[in-house]
Amino acid sequence: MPIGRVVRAIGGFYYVESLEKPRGKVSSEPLECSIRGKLKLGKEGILVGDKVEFLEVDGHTVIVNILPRETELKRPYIANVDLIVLVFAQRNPDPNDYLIAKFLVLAETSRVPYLIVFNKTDLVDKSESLKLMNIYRNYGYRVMCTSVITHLGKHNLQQALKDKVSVFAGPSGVGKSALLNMVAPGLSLQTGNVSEKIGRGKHTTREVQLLRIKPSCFIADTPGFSQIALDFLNPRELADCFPDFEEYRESCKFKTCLHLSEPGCSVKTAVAEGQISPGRYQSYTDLLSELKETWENKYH
Ligand SMILES: Nc1nc2c(ncn2[C@@H]2O[C@H](COP(=O)(O)OP(=O)(O)O)[C@@H](O)[C@H]2O)c(=O)[nH]1
Ligand SMILES: [Mg+2]
Ligand SMILES: [Zn+2]
Repeated sequence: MPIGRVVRAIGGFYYVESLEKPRGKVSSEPLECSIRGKLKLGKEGILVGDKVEFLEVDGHTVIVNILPRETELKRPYIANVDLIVLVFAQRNPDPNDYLIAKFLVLAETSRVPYLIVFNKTDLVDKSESLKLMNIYRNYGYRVMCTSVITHLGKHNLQQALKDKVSVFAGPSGVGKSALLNMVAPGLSLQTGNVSEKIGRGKHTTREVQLLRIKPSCFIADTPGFSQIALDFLNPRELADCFPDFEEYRESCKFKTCLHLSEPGCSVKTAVAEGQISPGRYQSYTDLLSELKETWENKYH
């Protein structure tokens, strides 16, 4: 039975891109499918990103089976995402360590592999972009620098996306849509503020959708997030989402250490001795107080 990937879901219809050979060409239009009445759906139903088996019945295409889901990303709600590409700008908007930390924590909790892309590299000196890249590399993240103007990093980004289902996330205006247009020129996504404000263009709808840019390469563009909520995260789990704290937090005196002012805290010692960056520690404590507040409002 043929297998396809759901790229869009609207009003009871599912738009499915066939994953069958011949895979040389990407079909211009996905198949419009309904669900076979007998098919039992779980609580989540069918998600964009799901792999499904489909059949032609009386001139309609119907989904007859959903293949087991490998991953489930919550925001945006997409199944089987292989990679999250977190995009930030080197300038305009300027990088904000706290906001970056928040996106990184969100990606970390999703259990989907992710990488950081610092875009708009053309707007800064080489030394400045190298500095930013190295800071985040030293924290333990995978980092790339790109520019839509000079095409810096285009090949590396294309390689990273190859044969994967990827989601582009990050603040507004950092160049997510522009980067997608760079790696897949056929897309012609709207860039600039227009798409966010008016949102009536072809690919500017707010609902989740996967764009197929190669036979086995799918990408979801997301509108910029002006705020991201981490309210599902227990404050106690926050430090686990900082890979640069990992080698120290195991040796704190107390298992429940929040690395604030507890005695025998190895994370604080590492900050004092310069092994953990004070800026990162600041992002951690800022995020922690924000989380504690929402957590207490929610559960007490
Ligand atoms: N100088 C420069 N401008 C860029 C670059 N990438 C995007 N932009 C501009 O930044 C603005 C926002 O880009 P857009 O792709 O809409 O951002 P999004 O909100 O993250 O999708 C647009 O005016 C783009 O032309 C880049 O690499 N360099
Ligand atoms: Mg955009
Ligand atoms: Zn500690």
